[in-house]
Amino acid sequence: MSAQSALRLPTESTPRPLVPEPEAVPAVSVIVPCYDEAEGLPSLLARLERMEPLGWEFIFVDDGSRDGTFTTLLAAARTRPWMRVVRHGTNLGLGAAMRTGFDHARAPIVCTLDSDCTYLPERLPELVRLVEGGADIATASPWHPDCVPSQSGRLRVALSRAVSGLYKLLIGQDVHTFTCLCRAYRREVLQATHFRAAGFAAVAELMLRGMLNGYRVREVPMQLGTRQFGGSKLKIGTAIVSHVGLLALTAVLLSARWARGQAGHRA
Ligand SMILES: Nc1nc2c(ncn2[C@@H]2O[C@H](COP(=O)(O)OP(=O)(O)O)[C@@H](O)[C@H]2O)c(=O)[nH]1
Ligand SMILES: [Mg+2]
Repeated sequence: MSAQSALRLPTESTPRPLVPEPEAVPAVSVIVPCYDEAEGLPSLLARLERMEPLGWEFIFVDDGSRDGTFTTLLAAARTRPWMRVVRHGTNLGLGAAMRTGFDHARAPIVCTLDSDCTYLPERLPELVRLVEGGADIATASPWHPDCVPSQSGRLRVALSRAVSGLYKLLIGQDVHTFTCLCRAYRREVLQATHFRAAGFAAVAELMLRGMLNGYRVREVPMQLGTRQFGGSKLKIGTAIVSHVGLLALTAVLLSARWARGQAGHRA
C-alpha cells in the first residue's frame, strides 16, 4: 500500500488497514474494538505506549464512531509504529469488529482488549503466558472465586455474573467467566472457531464454540474496574435477548453432540 493511499480517509464500510504494515510478524496481535471512545483514548494510548518494548502490534477497530475516535486513532498511529487502525464506515457491532480485527491479526497469539481500561492492559502478558504454556484460550475472570469483587454498576455486574453462571452449568466445565473481552487466543482457535453474533454476545459465543470444539480455557482472576471516561455501550435488553438465544443454541449443540456420541456407541 502506498503512503498516500494509506492516509486517505475511507468513506465506504469495507474495512481496510490505514497504516502501512511493518515487515516483521509480531509475537502478539492485540485487537482493541472502539466505539465512541474518544474521551478515554489518550489515557489508553499512554498506557499502551509503555508496553511498546514488548514488540506487540495493537489493531484498533473503530466501528463507525460518531465522536473523534477515528481521527484520534489516525493521528496517534502516525507516530506509533506499533498501532494499526481499521475502520467500519458504520457501526456493525462488537462481534463484527472482533471478526475484522482477527482478519487483520498476523501474530501466532491474538488478544482482545476493552478500550475503556476496565481491565488493565498491563496484565495482558499474564494471559499470553498461559497460551504460550499450552492453553488455547486464556481469559480475565472477574467472576472467579479468587477475584476481588467488582465495584462496577450493580445491574451490569449481576447480568454478566448470572449469564456466566448459566453457561458454566450448561457446559459443565470449571470456567467462571464467559463474557469478558480481555483474552488471549492461540491463532488456530480463531481460524477454526466461527461465531456469528454481531454484538456483545459474540464474546461468549466465541468462548462457548471454542470449548465445544475441545479447546482448553484457562482463567486469570482479574478485577473488573470502573469506567473512567464515557459510558457503557452495552444495551441490557438486547444483551439479555442475545444471551437467551445463545444459551438455547449451546443446548442444541450439546444435545447434537450427545446424540452423535450415542449413535457412535450403538454402531
Ligand atoms: N467496535 C466496536 N466496539 C464496541 C462496540 N460496542 C462496544 N465496543 C467496545 O467494546 C468494549 C466494551 O464495551 P463497553 O461499552 O465498555 O461495555 P461494558 O464493559 O460491557 O460495559 C469497549 O472497548 C467498547 O468501545 C461496537 O459496537 N463496536
Ligand atoms: Mg467496559
